[in-house]
Amino acid sequence: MKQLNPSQFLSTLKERVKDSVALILHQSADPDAIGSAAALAQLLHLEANITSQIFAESLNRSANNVATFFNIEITAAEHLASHSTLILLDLNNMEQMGDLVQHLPKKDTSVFCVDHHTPHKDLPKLADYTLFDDQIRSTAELILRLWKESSHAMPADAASQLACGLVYDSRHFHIAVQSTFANFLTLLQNGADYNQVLKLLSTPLDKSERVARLKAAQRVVVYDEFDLLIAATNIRSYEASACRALIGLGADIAIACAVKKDEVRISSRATLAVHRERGLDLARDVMEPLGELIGGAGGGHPSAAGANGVASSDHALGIALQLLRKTLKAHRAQSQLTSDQGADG
Ligand SMILES: [Mn+2]
Repeated sequence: MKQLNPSQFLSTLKERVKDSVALILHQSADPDAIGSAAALAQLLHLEANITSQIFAESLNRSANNVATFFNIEITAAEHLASHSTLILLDLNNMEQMGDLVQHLPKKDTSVFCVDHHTPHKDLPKLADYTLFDDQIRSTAELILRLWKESSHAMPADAASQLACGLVYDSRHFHIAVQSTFANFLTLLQNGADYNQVLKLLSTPLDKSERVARLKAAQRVVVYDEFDLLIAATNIRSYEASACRALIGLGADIAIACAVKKDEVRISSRATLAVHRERGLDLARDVMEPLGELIGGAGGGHPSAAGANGVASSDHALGIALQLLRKTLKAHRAQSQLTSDQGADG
């Protein structure tokens, strides 16, 4: 596997590709994947008269908006096998391709990879050439580097497509770094339409999800303990969305429980402040043990976690609250001990 700079990447592509190339995206492709693919396809056409076909098992809702607006065509999977050059975009392992894997060409291919994720351990076996940077927030910014390297000015639609990727993957600049802003400015200067980008990326909730959120709020029980507002509720579905809604309403910690036939699913969210200041890890402290206790499994992240198993929703919620209280109590005791020791010293 050879790591290339943008200029080497373009020249190697021109050398290797006869007439067409397959751009492969991850499953449930997002605006970064689809926007990068469309802007790269346009560049390859202008720069070297290369035709691109874009492959993705599925698109998420905002990627679907982007594809519809810009008329970006997704090619049927069975055409993948006829390509001898592949470019993996915004992904770096086989698993993320989903069903496309079974359509990959069997004989010798050149595989390029353009990506910004932490490199997968299998990538060296998979790719011959990479254009890679995990310090940037989007694959779109790598495609921008290729455009800068080329002899062509970037058209406004390509700038907007890349802006969709950059804005989406930086979570609307929430996790932006300095280069994110600089690159975004370049896209604006090339004609990217920010209002259009925002419109394409906004995906209003379905009516059923909004009803579920409102019912979750209607049925909520709020506990004011440990200087925290803990909101617990019962719902039939959309338990994760209900938790996000309750956090939005002002809860520090939200737990929502959904019973479906024999299965109970519990979702939970906490604000980042609770995780940082109270040492609470919802996955480790609450959902993993809860999953075991109800004969299922649990896990997730420190501030977003879930579990499923077999129990009534009251029983599951009861255990979740118990585990939560145990953790918060232990943390309080620990910090009192530390501050007492501080006072003694
Ligand atoms: Mn991405």
